[in-house]
Amino acid sequence: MAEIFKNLPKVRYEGPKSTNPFAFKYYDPDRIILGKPMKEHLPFAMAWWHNLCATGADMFGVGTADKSFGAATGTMEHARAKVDAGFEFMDKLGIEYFCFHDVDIVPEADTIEETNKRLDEISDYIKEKMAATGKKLLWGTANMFSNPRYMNGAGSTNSADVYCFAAAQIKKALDITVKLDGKGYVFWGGREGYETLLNTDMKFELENIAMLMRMAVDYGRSIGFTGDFYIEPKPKEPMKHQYDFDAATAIGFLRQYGLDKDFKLNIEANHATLAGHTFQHDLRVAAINGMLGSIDANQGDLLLGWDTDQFPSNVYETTMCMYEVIKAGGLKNGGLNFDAKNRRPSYTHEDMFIGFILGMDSFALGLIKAAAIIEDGRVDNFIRERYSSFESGIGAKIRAGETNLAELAEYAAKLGAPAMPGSGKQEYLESIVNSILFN
Ligand code: XUL
Ligand code: CO
Repeated sequence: MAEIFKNLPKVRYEGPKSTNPFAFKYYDPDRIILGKPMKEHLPFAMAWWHNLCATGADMFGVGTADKSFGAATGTMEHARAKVDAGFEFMDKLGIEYFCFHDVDIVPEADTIEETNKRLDEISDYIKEKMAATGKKLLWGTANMFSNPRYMNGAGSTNSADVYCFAAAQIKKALDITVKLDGKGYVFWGGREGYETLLNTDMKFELENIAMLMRMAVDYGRSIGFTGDFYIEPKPKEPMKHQYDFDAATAIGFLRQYGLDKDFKLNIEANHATLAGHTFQHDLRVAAINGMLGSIDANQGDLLLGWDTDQFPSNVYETTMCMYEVIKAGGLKNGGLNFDAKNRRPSYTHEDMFIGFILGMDSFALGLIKAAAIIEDGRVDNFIRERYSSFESGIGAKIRAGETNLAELAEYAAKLGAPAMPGSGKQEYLESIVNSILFN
């Protein structure tokens, strides 16, 4: 098979002093961090849509990047060329996983039957390549937001017929996910939301979304899918108000409709910041609820109000992300999927490589620094000490649920006034993090 990324080498670790743009400065896959190799802490995935499909087209202009890979776009020949390009790319970067929407891997046809035939053909080809290379499917999903039929949502649509189309797409996407031994299946509810309550029955829509997810779980389990289902929260864009606003909202929804045993969350950095949270906040909310499933690794621009899907470069952010991941015991079925794209003027094949090198190095450095913060112990010790008044006496009784308001009120009355609660020492803790990051 002809090489597609001709002048681009296999990317290797050369260390922080390297000036080679096509080398890793920090990602050293076999380096042991906290007892396991970096590559196990960091199961990186390539997002088919950004890397192999997106050309940089935006609302104001056409694409700048050529992603034809030697074939006429919109054809099955192109679909196969993208598979070739994707597997060569993953091999050269040392990426083990990939993710896709159904219509990322084939051009959608006029009928479900024809689209499904195309999906069968291309998934056969992907399966062959997986067997030959050992690459794995992190998660699959159905695109239920681009086609005009989904203008009012998929699960939340007002049209029962459109709802059935969504069901057909999910069914087929699950078939392929299982065929390719995918570890997860994602629901990102891009159009599951509303623009105005003047035309919307919110309760009705939420119930229908939950019903569709329930049917997906039942079908998935019936065909042998043992992985995790994920909701990927996002507060807005394209809709004004999206139901899966953030981690806390999605968890409440999953529990309300009894889906919490089968679902976890896929937390995306740029979605958390759009919801007015830090990335770390949404990771923590997911983790403390036992629902940290997978991560869409990217970063936004806080000066912009939309999802810029940039490659992660902010090491503070990747450090705090990996701190959460380590504390949560790692990602089990999940991974770090680069839901990230090059900036429109970075349109070359070289830029595709450099984007991933930046992202992988930023996460590798984040992992090294998060492990150092944990091994240093001062932050964790400070937090433990901060709550130490609950370790004995009345505090311990509160934690054990062995007291009541009357007893606490009596205790308080005897005290007169409590002592000041102790300094939060934010600046001290931030200086510790800086000294670990920049030593
Ligand atoms: C959109 C987004 C999606 C999901 C998959 O903001 O993040 O690409 O990750 O549908
Ligand atoms: Co995403």
